[in-house]
Amino acid sequence: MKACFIGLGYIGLPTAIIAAGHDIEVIGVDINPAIVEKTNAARLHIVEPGLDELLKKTIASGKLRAQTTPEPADAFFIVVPTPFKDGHQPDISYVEAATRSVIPHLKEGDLFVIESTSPVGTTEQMADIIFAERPELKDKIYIAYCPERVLPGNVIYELVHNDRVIGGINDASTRKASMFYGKFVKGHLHPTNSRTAEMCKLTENSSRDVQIAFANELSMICEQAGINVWELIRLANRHPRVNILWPGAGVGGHCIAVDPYFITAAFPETARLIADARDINNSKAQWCADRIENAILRFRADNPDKTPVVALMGVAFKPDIDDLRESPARHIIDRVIERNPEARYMVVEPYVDQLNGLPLTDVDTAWQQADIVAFLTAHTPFKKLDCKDSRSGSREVLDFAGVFK
Ligand code: SAJ
Repeated sequence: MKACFIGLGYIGLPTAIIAAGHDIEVIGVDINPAIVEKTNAARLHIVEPGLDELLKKTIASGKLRAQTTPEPADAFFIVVPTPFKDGHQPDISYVEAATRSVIPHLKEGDLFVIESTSPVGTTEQMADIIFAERPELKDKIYIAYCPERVLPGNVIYELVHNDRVIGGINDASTRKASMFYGKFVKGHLHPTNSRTAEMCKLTENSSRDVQIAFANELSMICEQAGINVWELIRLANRHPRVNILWPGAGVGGHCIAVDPYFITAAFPETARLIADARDINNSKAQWCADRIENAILRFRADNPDKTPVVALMGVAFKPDIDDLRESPARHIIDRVIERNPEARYMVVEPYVDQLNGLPLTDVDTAWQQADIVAFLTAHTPFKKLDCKDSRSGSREVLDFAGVFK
């Protein structure tokens, strides 16, 4: 069995590596020659615990090689990004380009699977493109959608153990794709059709977005009501059928803050709750920035001769990772610094060595010296700080991330 993975990013590369470890000859394709070169040299171009060792072993085994163009195989997997364009409209141009790149290599009996998060109907659309170019392959190849669901930071475990939803454009395609995933997935394989599988991925991330929006809305209500939102949620969650998520500085990353727009763009009249949740989560970052700016104003009113020192704690989009993509914290930091140049800032991010354009301060220095400390991400090193130390009366703490919850 030979498989060709188009896209060697955060999902394509780990999946290619795992597949190659299960007696499949794998060709990894990426249009970026630097990624191809690094992969062939067994050097990982992404950060993911444990994957480094696995890549070295796989390259040494000869089961995986990378190149910039596809070649004939038994199965093709499209694992490329689907960002959004202006007006939050999904951009499937990478999926289409990747599909077109494999069309000349397809032959009777081949399997073609899309893993990229995609708007409903994309798999059928790609099937139409394939059959328009290669009409002789109609009903002779298998086409399916199978979304990835892994959590960055736990990718190796989840790729093998998570359940997968597999939706073919017909039953034979669903069965053929399930046989492939069955080679390395230990979780259950759930058969369905391609449209349901596409919607399932969007639903999973939208569900989480809506739940986080509920928590973020509660946090803003609680501030007005003089209630500690962390205690409130902890208590409400003692109900056997209530399970509220946690508020934060907003929702970041390339998945949950993006995928719901694939539903709202297609169903603008009907997807009201999903659209509101997006707005609430986006507005939470502004709300946090406003709170920091108000704290600066208060400090200056109380200490007219002093320059406020403001610590901004955590830049990554979620705890204990180094990923700064679409981070609400970064947005808050940029806005506060730009609008309040008179204050002195200490930006703290223990998981990165350097940040474009911003000097970094270590955790303890910021905690010891700042007049205002805003927690934007609940990194573990922050939780070790003593919130009742000798300076507790002389600093204002804004705990948006629940570090001391
Ligand atoms: N967040 C909160 N409160 C919470 C939980 C998360 O504010 O209680 C925030 C985080 O700080 C972060 C954002 O939400 O800014 C997203 O983080 P996340 O851990 O919820 O999710 P991602 O983006 O790392 O990964 C998600 C996962 N999807 C679901 O949990 C439904 C993952 O399984 C998917 O594979 C991934 O999206 C993806 O690739 O789609």
